[in-house]
Amino acid sequence: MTLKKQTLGEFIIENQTSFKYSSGELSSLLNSIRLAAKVVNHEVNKAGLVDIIGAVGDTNIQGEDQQKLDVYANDKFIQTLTRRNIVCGIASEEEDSFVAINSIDENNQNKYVVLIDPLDGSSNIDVNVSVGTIFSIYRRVTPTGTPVQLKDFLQKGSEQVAAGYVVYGTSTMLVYTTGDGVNGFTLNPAIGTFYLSHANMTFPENGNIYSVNEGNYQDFPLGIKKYIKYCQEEEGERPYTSRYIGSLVSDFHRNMIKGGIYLYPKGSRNPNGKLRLLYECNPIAFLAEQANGKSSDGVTRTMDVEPTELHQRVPFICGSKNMVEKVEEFMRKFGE
Ligand code: P6P
Repeated sequence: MTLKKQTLGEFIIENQTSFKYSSGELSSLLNSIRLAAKVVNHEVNKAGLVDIIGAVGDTNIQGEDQQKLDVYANDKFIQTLTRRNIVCGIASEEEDSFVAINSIDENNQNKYVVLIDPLDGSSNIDVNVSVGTIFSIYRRVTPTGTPVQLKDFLQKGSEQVAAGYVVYGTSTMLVYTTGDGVNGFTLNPAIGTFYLSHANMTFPENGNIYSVNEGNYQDFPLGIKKYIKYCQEEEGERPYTSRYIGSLVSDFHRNMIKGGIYLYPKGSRNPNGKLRLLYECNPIAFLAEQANGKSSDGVTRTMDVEPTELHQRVPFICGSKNMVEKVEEFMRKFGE
């Protein structure tokens, strides 16, 4: 007899008491992310069939063409979080500034802010490669009942109370942490329920997969160039494999399961790297550390970086602990 797998809803309730602020609000917040993930999943899965693929003709603050699914996912996550009246503010890759929720309602006792990349890797949509949603959750630092402020969003990654991603791949998974390990849930699309499929996900300390866009090689700091050559020219058999999907969530998810490292270093074209600190790097770094992995810019721990602006970018090295430490060793030895 196969044991009935626990649903995401059951897991959230069962583990709510282990969350130090357990007042049910975070559980409700996670449930609203679960709902939005199912709605977005439905559209992502049929994108090829209806006129939802392709750019809408606008560009976001990053100057990137907004794909229709980007906009759809952004709207759905914001709608769901707003309708449930759980958070006091939302920041998104697709929004120039943060979105204040019920900021004039002095009865608004909502304590959380959410930062999201609603559809990361969206350039892959038209070629049917997996994409993902990334979310990061903080408690507000300004008084409840007052309008949310930018400082509620510009918190160090170490202050996150929860973080996770949805990967819309060969199957759709929701992976998250509230600071007590990382757990993965797989969607059964037939009944629209997420089931615990990857309990207590942990990075292998070593790995043999490195994920980097080697087209930028000439742009990289010498320490990164030396590390890539180390991966390629290690004495004896070639122990490393290069795997780069162009979708952070997918590369990270594979590396967390199999062991590996993801690198998006700085370069002349990306002097601060490409990935955004608040809604890409910090949530992924939180998951990495909770899964016994590591994350830095090659020198400074990602979750120690003091944010200065909503869409700031940082160099990002994340994955199996020993692999990240090897990159940091090369950065110390050969320069940043
Ligand atoms: P490049 C997608 O736009 C993204 O933010 C990550 O998901 C992905 O790993 C990276 O950028 C790809 O960037 O410059 O290699 O195409």
